[in-house]
Amino acid sequence: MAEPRPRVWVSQPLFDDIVGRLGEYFDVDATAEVTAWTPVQVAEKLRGVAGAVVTLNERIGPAEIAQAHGLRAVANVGVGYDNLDVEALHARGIVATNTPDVLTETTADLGFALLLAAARRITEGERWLREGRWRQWSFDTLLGHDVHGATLGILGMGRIGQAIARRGAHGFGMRVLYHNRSRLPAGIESNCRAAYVDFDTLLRESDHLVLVLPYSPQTRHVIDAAALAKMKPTATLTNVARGGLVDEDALADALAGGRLAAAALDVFEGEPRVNPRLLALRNIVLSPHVGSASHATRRAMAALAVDNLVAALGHGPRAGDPPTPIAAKATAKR
Ligand code: 8YV
Repeated sequence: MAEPRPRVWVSQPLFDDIVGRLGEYFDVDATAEVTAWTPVQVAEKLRGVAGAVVTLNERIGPAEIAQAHGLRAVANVGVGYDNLDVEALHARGIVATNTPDVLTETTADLGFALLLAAARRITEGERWLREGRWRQWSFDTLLGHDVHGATLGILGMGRIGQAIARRGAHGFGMRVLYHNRSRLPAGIESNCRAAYVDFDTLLRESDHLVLVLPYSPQTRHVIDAAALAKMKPTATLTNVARGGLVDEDALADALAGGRLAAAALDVFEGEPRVNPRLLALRNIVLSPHVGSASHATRRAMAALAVDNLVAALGHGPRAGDPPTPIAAKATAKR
């Protein structure tokens, strides 16, 4: 009798043709509808599978893998992997992978779009116009802050941070400052025309600050009331990383009190719920976690996650050597 084929779970609908490739090697439990899995359901799904393709919606830690005795690989669709307890997975010999690189430029595009929208009050103006409040052109309608020639601050200078820095430096003639856990090699700094500064200097000097750093218990609320108080009242803050980096109540206070000109958020602490205080503000641009959401990039992410899972489970041209494994003891890189 033929050996039963290993079973794999795909937690959310991706692209049928790409997910279909898993069928060459595995029995696939593919989710047909967008589903809000509870932790108990995730644990049930992981029981009895050799591998899983998951998204940021599914948190996987010790409780979820306690009964998953056959689980050998988890392929995350996304570069950030704060939804995975990588240490717990590795301790059980489970390979974890993510999808870096393929989404870098697309996410940087969205970051820059949000920065521009916040600085030039684009969504605020659209709302005003749609509400029928545009009676006559006037000289001082919706004055914003310039982006070209201003100082761009990047907190977290990984791949996406560098891509945003290049857009600012080369496209908009901006002076670029960055802060990172470690200073980057001179070659990368000069390519991005970016100068390393300490955190306080970054806060004080940025006209437009963009957050692109990994989320972890150590970086939670890195932008809190004290950090916001150091920023210029004319500055903007953009977050395309993870919502928990920002203390949203402190941000709402700063925006409402005129201590920060504007903000743009693609990510929220507790998403998809959005802090009602943020929803009530006019000087904030809000988008529903769509940093990597272009057709081409989402296909590339799904394809990389599938390649990772196939290889991690010992099949395909890279059997045993998944293209983008998450290294042991690494913190979530973006
Ligand atoms: C993904 C993201 O779409 O890559 C990331 O870290 O936040 C997004 O690009 C998301 O993680 C889907 O799982």
